[in-house]
Amino acid sequence: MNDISLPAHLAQGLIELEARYGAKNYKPLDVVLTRGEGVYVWDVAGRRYLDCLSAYSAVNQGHCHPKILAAMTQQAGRLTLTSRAFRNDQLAPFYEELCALTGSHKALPMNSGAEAVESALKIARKWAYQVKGVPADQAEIIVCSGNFHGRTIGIVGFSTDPASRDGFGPFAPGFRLVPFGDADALEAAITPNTAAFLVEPIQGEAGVIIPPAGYLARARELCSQGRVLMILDEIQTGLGRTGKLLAEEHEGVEADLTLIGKALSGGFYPVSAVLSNAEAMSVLHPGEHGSTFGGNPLACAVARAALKVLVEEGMIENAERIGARLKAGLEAVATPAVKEVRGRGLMLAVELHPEAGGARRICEALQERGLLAKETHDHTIRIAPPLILNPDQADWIAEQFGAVL
Ligand code: IF1
Repeated sequence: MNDISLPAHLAQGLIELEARYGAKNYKPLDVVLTRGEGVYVWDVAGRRYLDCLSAYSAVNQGHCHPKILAAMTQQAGRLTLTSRAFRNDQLAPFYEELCALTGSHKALPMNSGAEAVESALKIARKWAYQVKGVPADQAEIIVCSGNFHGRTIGIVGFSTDPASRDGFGPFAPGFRLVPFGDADALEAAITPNTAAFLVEPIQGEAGVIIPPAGYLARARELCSQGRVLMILDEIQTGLGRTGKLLAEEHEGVEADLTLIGKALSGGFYPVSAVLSNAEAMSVLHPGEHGSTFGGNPLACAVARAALKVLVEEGMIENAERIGARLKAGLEAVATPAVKEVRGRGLMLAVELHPEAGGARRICEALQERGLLAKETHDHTIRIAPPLILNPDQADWIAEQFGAVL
């Protein structure tokens, strides 16, 4: 057997092992990856692909960024986890650098995005009772239809996606749904018991849905007027993905609580955080919230390096510049099968007309041409390559789309 056929068998063998032992909560493309570097990943047969998903925007800095790797290996050899019962020499510098970069007063370090969301919901409720004066257990949090904020029972309880929520009830009360992008509906939903409004600046999983211009600014006003905490979930849109450090900058608003995750570690480690610009964080007292791994020295060292390279290597500006080039390139190759090319920075999506045969088929054809992309729902292909993408690579992506459309 030549060495090419061995990897192909290897791939099939690994796929079968996954099927035999693994929970079937995903339906991945049948590509078995073994190496990543920058915008590229390689499968076990040695084929190279340009990664247009970036692990759902957790690898904004590119795969295996050498400086983040160096920070991780160095810290991993020194001290990985102390628990928060003791202090460590990475947490304070992480706080300082993160708050300086994002203009935040305080930060709460967690691990997954969902944990940051749940932490923010707990802070908002406690703030409502202790600061706003909402009667006990009456706090309401407004969320948007089409939201995606994670997979915990608390979070899927206010999801409008049947696949995310069906069969997982009963759910926590105290959440009110409004249509995404509708400021009048938000105004009507605010009551004296409203603690917070949780929203993604751009809805990612819903298919890269950008709200009408001025929506977030109006929501900010309504939240300020109604003494409602504005919580922006920037776990996917944040850290350069939309061409700004935080997507809120496009609208010139500042949230009371901002959630980040994913690329906060450059894909090396689960690191998330709740950032607070208001007195909200002060409602948490010792023993009232926590996490075994939250704020551990390894996570902090990795996150410090991930933020450093994101800023110092101009990735945010690059996302804005190359994102515009890629969006124009995709629009230039759009056939009648394409309903819309949309997005900001390198958070892009191509929505097909339903009769175009579905997005998965296009993703499979793109895979054959060395481009990895993922559909979201049936007719939309999200395009989110690492923020280090160069002009030639952007043109190449558009070329492949043109060829398969
Ligand atoms: C999956 C997509 C889904 C997020 C926003 C919080 C979280 C996410 C805006 C939770 C996570 C991931 C989860 C992953 C697929 C991906 C995703 F939108 F990015 F495409 F599912 F909708 N807020 N998004 O996007 O962060 O707990 O996962 O660290 O669950 O399949 P997490």
